[in-house]
Amino acid sequence: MRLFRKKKKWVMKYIRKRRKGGVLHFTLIDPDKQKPEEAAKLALEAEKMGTDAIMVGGSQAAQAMFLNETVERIKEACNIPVILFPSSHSGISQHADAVFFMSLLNSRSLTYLIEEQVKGAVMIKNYDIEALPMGYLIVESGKLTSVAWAGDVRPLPRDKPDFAVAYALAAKYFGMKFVYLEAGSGAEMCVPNEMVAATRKALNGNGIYLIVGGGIRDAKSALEKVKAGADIIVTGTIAEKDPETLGKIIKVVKKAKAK
Ligand code: 1GP
Repeated sequence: MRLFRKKKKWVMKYIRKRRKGGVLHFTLIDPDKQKPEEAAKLALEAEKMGTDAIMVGGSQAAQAMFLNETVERIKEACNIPVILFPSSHSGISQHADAVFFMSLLNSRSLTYLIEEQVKGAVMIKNYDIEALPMGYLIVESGKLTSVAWAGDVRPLPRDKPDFAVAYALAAKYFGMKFVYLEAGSGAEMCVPNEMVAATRKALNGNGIYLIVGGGIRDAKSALEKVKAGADIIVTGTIAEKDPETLGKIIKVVKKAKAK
């Protein structure tokens, strides 16, 4: 039984519609970092501040029961979509509205390129969750991040935006609808503006959404990514640590005009 699902397959339409009105902000919640009730409180607070969706996931595979309960509590508390951001097939919950069906394109491991996706695909079909196809790219960001280590990644060099462009084009030709430039949660440095701009330019006009996240800790950095051409800004750590700054980040993102 699917709980709390208002209607089927509505998330892509919701994103398209909202994006027409401006740049979007998604709040990432790691189900390993707090109890489900606390996760729901964070999500509700972010929704009240204007975030457009809640992503649930983390680099360490959450135990299925804890993940399910977290998603259920958030669904009870919020009206915005809950989108899974899984690091493996065990990051899939039947209670979510959608899942980023993502391949870690610059991983050296078959596990994160295709094997986990093969396992997850059957679950997604059986649970009838909306799949949002995404090319996931890790960018070098100072010290080694959890996602780079766990995903066996060869991070994109910060001074080589052309590499990001090439991967983003590959994602496009695979038919993916999202490209995520990721510095990693808690990254020392966020994705360089030049890389965001070059990737945006390469994807322009193709209905592919450019997501940027990792290490965004203030409104100024968020605005820089928006100006460089991000469609969706993701913040995670700041939601747990500093709700006031989260509010400022959401405000600055939501004020940006649609391109
Ligand atoms: C991680 O990009 C997200 O996948 C969020 O990163 O926790 O640094 O905001 P932060």
